[in-house]
Amino acid sequence: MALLSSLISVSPEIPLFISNSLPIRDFDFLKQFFQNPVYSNRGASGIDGIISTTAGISTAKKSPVILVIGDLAFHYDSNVLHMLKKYQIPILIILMNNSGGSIFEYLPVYSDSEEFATYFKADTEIDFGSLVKACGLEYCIVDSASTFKNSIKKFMDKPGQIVLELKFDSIKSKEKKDMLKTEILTIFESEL
Ligand SMILES: Cc1ncc(C[n+]2csc(CCOP(=O)(O)OP(=O)(O)O)c2C)c(N)n1
Ligand SMILES: [Mg+2]
Repeated sequence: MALLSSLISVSPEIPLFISNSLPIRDFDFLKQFFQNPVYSNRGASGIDGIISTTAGISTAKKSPVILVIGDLAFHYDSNVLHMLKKYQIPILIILMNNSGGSIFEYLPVYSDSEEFATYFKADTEIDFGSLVKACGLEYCIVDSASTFKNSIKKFMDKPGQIVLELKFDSIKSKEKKDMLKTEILTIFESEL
Protein backbone atom coordinates (compact mmCIF):
# COMPACT_ATOMS: atom_id res chain seq x y z
CA MET A 1 0.00 0.00 0.00
CA ALA A 2 2.92 2.33 0.75
CA LEU A 3 4.30 1.67 -2.74
CA LEU A 4 0.92 2.25 -4.30
CA SER A 5 0.46 5.60 -2.58
CA SER A 6 3.97 6.67 -3.68
CA LEU A 7 3.11 5.91 -7.27
CA ILE A 8 -0.16 7.82 -7.06
CA SER A 9 1.17 10.85 -5.20
CA VAL A 10 4.34 11.35 -7.24
CA SER A 11 2.92 10.69 -10.70
CA PRO A 12 -0.83 11.39 -10.84
CA GLU A 13 -0.95 12.36 -14.53
CA ILE A 14 1.71 10.33 -16.32
CA PRO A 15 0.40 7.56 -18.64
CA LEU A 16 0.69 4.04 -17.20
CA PHE A 17 1.05 0.87 -19.21
CA ILE A 18 -0.02 -2.22 -17.26
CA SER A 19 1.17 -5.61 -18.52
CA ASN A 20 -0.96 -8.70 -18.86
CA SER A 21 -1.24 -11.46 -16.28
CA LEU A 22 -1.33 -10.40 -12.60
CA PRO A 23 -0.37 -6.71 -13.08
CA ILE A 24 -3.59 -5.90 -14.98
CA ARG A 25 -5.71 -7.99 -12.61
CA ASP A 26 -4.23 -6.32 -9.53
CA PHE A 27 -4.63 -2.92 -11.17
CA ASP A 28 -8.26 -3.69 -11.95
CA PHE A 29 -8.80 -4.23 -8.24
CA LEU A 30 -7.16 -0.89 -7.33
CA LYS A 31 -8.05 1.27 -10.33
CA GLN A 32 -10.33 3.67 -8.47
CA PHE A 33 -7.22 5.10 -6.77
CA PHE A 34 -5.66 6.22 -10.06
CA GLN A 35 -6.44 9.18 -12.29
CA ASN A 36 -3.65 8.45 -14.77
CA PRO A 37 -4.41 7.54 -18.39
CA VAL A 38 -4.00 3.75 -18.54
CA TYR A 39 -2.96 1.54 -21.45
CA SER A 40 -2.87 -2.25 -21.67
CA ASN A 41 -3.22 -5.15 -24.09
CA ARG A 42 -6.26 -6.51 -22.25
CA GLY A 43 -8.00 -7.78 -25.38
CA ALA A 44 -4.94 -9.41 -26.94
CA SER A 45 -3.65 -11.23 -23.92
CA GLY A 46 -0.15 -12.16 -25.16
CA ILE A 47 2.69 -11.28 -22.83
CA ASP A 48 5.00 -10.59 -25.78
CA GLY A 49 5.91 -7.09 -27.03
CA ILE A 50 4.81 -5.25 -23.90
CA ILE A 51 7.95 -3.10 -23.52
CA SER A 52 7.91 -2.29 -27.26
CA THR A 53 4.24 -1.28 -27.13
CA THR A 54 4.96 1.02 -24.18
CA ALA A 55 7.82 2.63 -26.13
CA GLY A 56 5.37 3.19 -29.00
CA ILE A 57 2.90 4.90 -26.66
CA SER A 58 5.63 7.14 -25.30
CA THR A 59 6.62 8.15 -28.83
CA ALA A 60 3.04 8.68 -30.05
CA LYS A 61 2.01 10.66 -26.98
CA LYS A 62 5.36 12.52 -26.75
CA SER A 63 5.31 11.74 -23.05
CA PRO A 64 7.23 9.79 -20.45
CA VAL A 65 5.45 6.55 -19.52
CA ILE A 66 5.53 4.21 -16.51
CA LEU A 67 5.27 0.48 -17.28
CA VAL A 68 4.30 -2.14 -14.68
CA ILE A 69 5.35 -5.59 -15.90
CA GLY A 70 5.95 -9.15 -14.60
CA ASP A 71 9.30 -10.91 -14.86
CA LEU A 72 8.31 -13.35 -17.63
CA ALA A 73 6.75 -10.66 -19.81
CA PHE A 74 9.88 -8.55 -19.24
CA HIS A 75 12.04 -11.49 -20.32
CA TYR A 76 9.88 -12.07 -23.44
CA ASP A 77 10.61 -8.54 -24.73
CA SER A 78 14.06 -7.93 -23.27
CA ASN A 79 15.70 -7.65 -26.70
CA VAL A 80 14.17 -4.17 -27.02
CA LEU A 81 15.92 -2.78 -23.93
CA HIS A 82 18.96 -1.44 -25.78
CA MET A 83 16.62 0.42 -28.19
CA LEU A 84 15.09 2.36 -25.30
CA LYS A 85 18.51 3.83 -24.65
CA LYS A 86 19.39 4.26 -28.33
CA TYR A 87 16.19 6.21 -29.10
CA GLN A 88 16.07 7.97 -25.72
CA ILE A 89 12.57 6.73 -24.86
CA PRO A 90 11.50 8.24 -21.52
CA ILE A 91 10.35 5.14 -19.69
CA LEU A 92 10.27 3.93 -16.09
CA ILE A 93 9.79 0.17 -15.86
CA ILE A 94 8.52 -1.29 -12.60
CA LEU A 95 9.57 -4.94 -12.81
CA MET A 96 7.44 -7.14 -10.54
CA ASN A 97 9.68 -10.16 -10.06
CA ASN A 98 7.76 -12.99 -8.41
CA SER A 99 9.96 -15.69 -9.96
CA GLY A 100 7.95 -16.75 -13.00
CA GLY A 101 4.37 -16.88 -14.20
CA SER A 102 2.56 -16.62 -10.88
CA ILE A 103 -0.88 -16.23 -12.40
CA PHE A 104 -0.94 -20.02 -12.73
CA GLU A 105 -0.86 -20.28 -8.92
CA TYR A 106 -4.39 -18.77 -8.99
CA LEU A 107 -5.72 -21.53 -11.26
CA PRO A 108 -6.89 -25.11 -10.51
CA VAL A 109 -3.72 -26.40 -12.21
CA TYR A 110 -1.63 -25.14 -9.26
CA SER A 111 0.17 -27.69 -7.11
CA ASP A 112 3.23 -27.50 -4.91
CA SER A 113 5.18 -29.79 -7.25
CA GLU A 114 8.29 -29.96 -9.39
CA GLU A 115 6.11 -30.33 -12.51
CA PHE A 116 4.21 -27.14 -11.77
CA ALA A 117 7.42 -25.20 -11.08
CA THR A 118 9.02 -26.41 -14.31
CA TYR A 119 6.14 -26.33 -16.79
CA PHE A 120 3.84 -23.59 -15.47
CA LYS A 121 5.72 -21.17 -13.24
CA ALA A 122 8.90 -21.45 -15.33
CA ASP A 123 11.15 -19.11 -13.32
CA THR A 124 13.93 -17.87 -15.63
CA GLU A 125 16.32 -17.14 -12.71
CA ILE A 126 17.72 -14.30 -14.83
CA ASP A 127 19.86 -11.67 -13.10
CA PHE A 128 17.80 -8.75 -14.41
CA GLY A 129 20.15 -6.17 -12.89
CA SER A 130 23.05 -7.38 -15.05
CA LEU A 131 20.83 -7.63 -18.12
CA VAL A 132 19.45 -4.11 -17.71
CA LYS A 133 22.85 -2.56 -17.04
CA ALA A 134 24.35 -4.38 -20.05
CA CYS A 135 21.77 -2.60 -22.20
CA GLY A 136 22.85 0.79 -20.81
CA LEU A 137 19.76 1.46 -18.69
CA GLU A 138 19.66 2.61 -15.10
CA TYR A 139 18.72 -0.09 -12.61
CA CYS A 140 17.62 -0.03 -8.99
CA ILE A 141 16.44 -2.82 -6.73
CA VAL A 142 13.57 -1.60 -4.55
CA ASP A 143 14.11 -2.58 -0.91
CA SER A 144 12.02 0.11 0.77
CA ALA A 145 9.09 2.43 0.12
CA SER A 146 11.45 5.43 0.25
CA THR A 147 13.75 3.97 -2.45
CA PHE A 148 10.67 3.47 -4.60
CA LYS A 149 9.30 6.97 -4.05
CA ASN A 150 12.68 8.66 -4.60
CA SER A 151 13.30 6.71 -7.82
CA ILE A 152 9.93 7.75 -9.23
CA LYS A 153 10.54 11.38 -8.19
CA LYS A 154 13.94 11.29 -9.89
CA PHE A 155 12.34 9.97 -13.09
CA MET A 156 9.56 12.60 -13.00
CA ASP A 157 12.16 15.37 -12.60
CA LYS A 158 14.42 14.05 -15.35
CA PRO A 159 12.86 11.23 -17.43
CA GLY A 160 15.35 8.66 -18.73
CA GLN A 161 15.43 4.88 -19.04
CA ILE A 162 15.13 3.28 -15.61
CA VAL A 163 14.20 -0.20 -14.37
CA LEU A 164 13.05 -0.61 -10.75
CA GLU A 165 12.96 -4.25 -9.70
CA LEU A 166 10.72 -5.46 -6.88
CA LYS A 167 11.40 -9.05 -5.80
CA PHE A 168 8.75 -10.80 -3.76
CA ASP A 169 7.30 -14.19 -2.85
CA SER A 170 4.27 -14.91 -5.02
CA ILE A 171 2.53 -17.28 -2.59
CA LYS A 172 2.79 -14.82 0.33
CA SER A 173 1.53 -12.07 -1.98
CA LYS A 174 -1.46 -14.21 -3.00
CA GLU A 175 -2.26 -14.94 0.66
CA LYS A 176 -2.20 -11.21 1.48
CA LYS A 177 -4.48 -10.38 -1.44
CA ASP A 178 -6.89 -13.15 -0.42
CA MET A 179 -6.96 -11.79 3.14
CA LEU A 180 -7.62 -8.26 1.90
CA LYS A 181 -10.47 -9.42 -0.34
CA THR A 182 -12.02 -11.43 2.51
CA GLU A 183 -11.83 -8.38 4.79
CA ILE A 184 -13.51 -6.18 2.16
CA LEU A 185 -16.25 -8.76 1.58
CA THR A 186 -16.84 -9.01 5.34
CA ILE A 187 -17.25 -5.23 5.55
CA PHE A 188 -19.73 -5.22 2.65
CA GLU A 189 -21.71 -8.11 4.11
CA SER A 190 -21.93 -6.42 7.51
CA GLU A 191 -23.29 -3.28 5.78
CA LEU A 192 -26.15 -5.21 4.13
C1 LIG B 1 3.12 -14.82 -26.00
C2 LIG B 1 2.50 -15.52 -24.83
N1 LIG B 1 3.08 -16.65 -24.36
C3 LIG B 1 2.55 -17.28 -23.28
C4 LIG B 1 1.41 -16.80 -22.69
C5 LIG B 1 0.80 -17.53 -21.51
N2 LIG B 1 0.95 -16.76 -20.30
C6 LIG B 1 -0.05 -15.99 -19.80
S1 LIG B 1 0.34 -15.23 -18.39
C7 LIG B 1 1.89 -15.93 -18.37
C8 LIG B 1 2.84 -15.66 -17.23
C9 LIG B 1 3.30 -14.24 -17.17
O1 LIG B 1 4.29 -14.11 -16.17
P1 LIG B 1 4.70 -12.69 -15.61
O2 LIG B 1 4.83 -11.73 -16.72
O3 LIG B 1 5.89 -12.89 -14.74
O4 LIG B 1 3.44 -12.25 -14.78
P2 LIG B 1 2.82 -12.91 -13.42
O5 LIG B 1 1.89 -14.00 -13.83
O6 LIG B 1 3.92 -13.43 -12.57
O7 LIG B 1 2.11 -11.76 -12.82
C10 LIG B 1 2.08 -16.75 -19.48
C11 LIG B 1 3.32 -17.50 -19.79
C12 LIG B 1 0.84 -15.61 -23.22
N3 LIG B 1 -0.24 -15.04 -22.67
N4 LIG B 1 1.42 -14.99 -24.28
MG1 LIG C 1 5.99 -13.14 -12.66
